Amino acid sequence: MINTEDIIVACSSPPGSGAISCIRVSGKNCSKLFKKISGKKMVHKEAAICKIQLEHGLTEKCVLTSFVSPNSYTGEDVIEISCHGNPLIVELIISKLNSLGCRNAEPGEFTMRSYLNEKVSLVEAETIADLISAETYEKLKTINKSLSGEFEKEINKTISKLKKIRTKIEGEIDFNDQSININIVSLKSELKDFNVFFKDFTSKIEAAVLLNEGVKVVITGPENAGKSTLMNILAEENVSIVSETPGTTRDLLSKSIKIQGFVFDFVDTAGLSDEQHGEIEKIGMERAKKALNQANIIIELIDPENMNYKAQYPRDPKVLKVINKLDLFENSEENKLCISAKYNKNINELKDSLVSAAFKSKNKTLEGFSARTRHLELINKCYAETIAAEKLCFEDSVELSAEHLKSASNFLGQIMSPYSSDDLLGEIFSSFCIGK
Ligand SMILES: Nc1nc2c(ncn2[C@@H]2O[C@H](COP(=O)(O)OP(=O)(O)O)[C@@H](O)[C@H]2O)c(=O)[nH]1
Ligand SMILES: [Mg+2]
Repeated sequence: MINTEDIIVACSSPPGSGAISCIRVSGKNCSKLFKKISGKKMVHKEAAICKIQLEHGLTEKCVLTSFVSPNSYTGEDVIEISCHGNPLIVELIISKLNSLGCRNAEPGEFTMRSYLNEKVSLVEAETIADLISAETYEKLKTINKSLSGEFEKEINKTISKLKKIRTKIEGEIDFNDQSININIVSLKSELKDFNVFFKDFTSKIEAAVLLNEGVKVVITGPENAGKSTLMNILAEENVSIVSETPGTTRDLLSKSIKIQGFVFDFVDTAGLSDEQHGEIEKIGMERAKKALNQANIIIELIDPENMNYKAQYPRDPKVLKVINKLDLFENSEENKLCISAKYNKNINELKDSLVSAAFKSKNKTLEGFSARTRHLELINKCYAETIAAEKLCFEDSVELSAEHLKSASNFLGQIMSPYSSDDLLGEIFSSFCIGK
């Protein structure tokens, strides 16, 4: 059960030593607490300098900045305590606040309160978490757009489009109770247009999620093709052991690598082969299969000794077929990218192919906004419903079609306001850092 009655406290600056640390306090009516620690009156937007009495006979000179409800980050009274950036001092101040009745905040609890007090929307709250963890300027750019409401605007536009069609269908059903006399042809064509638009919208969101959460790329192929060598050259460091001995890579090795401002999470795997293997290799292959199942892009790397290599993949991700060891053969494969991982040949071309496989148009992606897997899952569910609605858009099944459109609207609506179960909110906010 979400508790919003307590006054919560946490260090909002990164852990460790620094010039200044900032401890944040939020709750209903903090003025008494403020008076107790500072001896002064809490005044909105005013900074008070005071000495706080701590354990071990210590005192700490702090700056207390006050934000009075509702004009604060959380919508409650908030006090920001700036102190010397020593973790022991931070600990003592938090312990003092605990002794005065404050509870330590859970991860993301300040932002959750902000959401519950309608200071930020759920999408905004999620975007704030993404902003904090963004590791490229490109990502910051799209996150900024989401923060200024671009993503929500697009969703709202889509919701209204869907609503228009729904209202038409439902209206027609209601008014034609006796003899159904709906202009099915026109409705079906409207639904079709919507689905064409929505498919495009879905791929826009897919790109936004990949940009925000990173593109999972799994390197697979026959043993000794040079998978680990490729991983190392992409990472510009020795992540994986390279050896002529087949079966060297047994476990999964992962590395997050920035390419042209996008984050790619590469996984080097044990090669998939039918030959007899020991227990460890078998486990490695199982793990490789699991990774392949979750990949956004698969690099299938072969070498001149395995030109006829064939593999089947569990889902239907994008597969980049790449031939390695270009130094050992004449480049005659027109449709395949040929590289040398060992001698750094055509690696930039491979990087270009990865970016275009993930994002199609780099510029278009960067003009867009950021989104999360949670949003994409709801959008995919919505799309399945609108497709079903189009298929059922015939005179004798138009009511079923309307039902599917209703579910579609529900799924889209949940992006902004999920059926506010504590569990879901807990799940979303627990990925935040403490103090946010
Ligand atoms: N000639 C040549 N050898 C390569 C190239 N890339 C990798 N190798 C060699 O191929 C062998 C197997 O490499 P490794 O990366 O361990 O392959 P993996 O089993 O697919 O991970 C090693 O001896 C590498 O040095 C390349 O571009 N040209
Ligand atoms: Mg290897």
